[in-house]
Amino acid sequence: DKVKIRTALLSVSDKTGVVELAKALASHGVRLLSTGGTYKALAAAGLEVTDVSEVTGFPEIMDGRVKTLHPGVHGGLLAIRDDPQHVKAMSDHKIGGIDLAVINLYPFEEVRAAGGDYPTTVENIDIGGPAMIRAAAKNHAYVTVVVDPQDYPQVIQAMASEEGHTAYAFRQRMAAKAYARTAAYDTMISNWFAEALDIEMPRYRTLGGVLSQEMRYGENPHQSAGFYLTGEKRPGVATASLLQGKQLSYNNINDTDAAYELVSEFPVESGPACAIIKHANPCGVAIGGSLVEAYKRALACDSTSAFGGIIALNQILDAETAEEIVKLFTEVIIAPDVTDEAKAIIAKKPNLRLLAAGGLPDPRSRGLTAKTVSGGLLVQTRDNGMVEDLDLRVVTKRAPTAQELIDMKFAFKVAKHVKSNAVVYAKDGQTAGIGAGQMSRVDSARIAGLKAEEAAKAMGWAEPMTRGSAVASEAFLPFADGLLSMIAAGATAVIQPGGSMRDEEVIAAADEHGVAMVFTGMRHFRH
Ligand code: 93A
Repeated sequence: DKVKIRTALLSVSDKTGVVELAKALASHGVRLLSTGGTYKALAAAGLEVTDVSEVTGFPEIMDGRVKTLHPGVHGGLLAIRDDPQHVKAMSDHKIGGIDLAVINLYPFEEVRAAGGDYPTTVENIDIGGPAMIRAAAKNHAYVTVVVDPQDYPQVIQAMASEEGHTAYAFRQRMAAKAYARTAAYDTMISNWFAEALDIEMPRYRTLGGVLSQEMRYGENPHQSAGFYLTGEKRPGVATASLLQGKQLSYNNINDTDAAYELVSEFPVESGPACAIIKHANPCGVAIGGSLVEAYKRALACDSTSAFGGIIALNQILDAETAEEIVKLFTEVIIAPDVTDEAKAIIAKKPNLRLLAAGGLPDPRSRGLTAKTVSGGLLVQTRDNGMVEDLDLRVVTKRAPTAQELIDMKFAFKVAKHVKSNAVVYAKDGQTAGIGAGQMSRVDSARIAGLKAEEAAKAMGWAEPMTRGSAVASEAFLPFADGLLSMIAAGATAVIQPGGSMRDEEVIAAADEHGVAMVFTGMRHFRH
């Protein structure tokens, strides 16, 4: 299963390490073939190298769009070396075998990230490179394909220790990596089109990304994990810069995303917002006042759960807030930016991961989200529904007061970011109790009420904040029992999508207790 490398084709945009590799190859008597720019780099290093147009008998044409797309190259990559017909075809057409293909692609991702204009980005779609990579990888029984400069040392070592051979298992692994690379490359092109043309329909795009980080483990220590970037220009956990602390773990990334997407519901202009997240659910959210006040009020909702949590802020993290945050053990802070004084304060806690996202994502922006199921990927458009954009319908005799309406909308926004079934009580721009992830809505309502009572005890308040609060349910109340539990906790106003078969029953119960109820007509399931 060993194949001696006699001829290598090198065609790379990223020239990192290529001269060193070529030198090692040359020292083993390998014949080097190359394309324009790579040829120049190798020749400049004093290596003997043949231009691929000599092999094809065809010049590079159309600004290099066609340089290796030729049977002289692809025949050399694809020929089955011990098939008599293939061997005959090679000799009939004067095709030499290519045993090693070292290729990396036009920097499409980099050009896109740098905000390249439409024609420049299109021009950076590599055609010949992926064709060669795929051909060489298909023929891995005979050919070694290398697409990542990080693998050059392994090739050099194989050449040295195995007398110019590579092992079949190595070629197989390199082939697997090669298809992962071309697939990711095409996915990034698809992602770019989706963004440029604002395509949401799954039919016209694929979903995926480029591996950016391998974690030490996944959700649990026995699971391996990686973080793939889609190249989307959405400020958030994927694009933020880590100002201090260790790399984010799998759970950190998941929770930080949940936290930042939640605070982004509250634009900078509307004043400070703070969300504290545990296990992808908020355990406290508050808006208004100063940033430090928002943090303290978010914390008050459930200070026990906030321990070891993730904090997201919609404003630049200032010294005052930083000073307050470091009093408690926190895993991650994410904010649009951080002042120098705040950085210095956080620096006293070297393990605290601090992320500057550069801005807030647009909660109304389009895009796709995905989750895996056994044997598949479930893809849908992002839940970008905003309560401000909905026609709210008062369904009870009593209409909500101005303050109730504000609290209702706030609670409904938070409920959108709570795992279903979600029940969120809020008062004066602050969550009073959050019930998440229960199989029955009544249980979520009860838990939220209980949490509010615990918070009152912990904070030394006379009564839980659910007294006189507004409450949101992210999906309709199927029966009156959930509502009655909310009323028992002290809610005076309820916001929910409506649309249950028993809406009339639920409305009658609300009227009976003088509770104001509003229907949004939009559901926010989150699983
Ligand atoms: O323009 S292409 O799509 N057409 C080709 O025939 C072709 N052959 C190699 N791109 C092509 N390449 C790419 O050129 C390689 O994938 C590599 O990224 C780059 C190397 O060009 P140079 O050696 O001139 O720097």
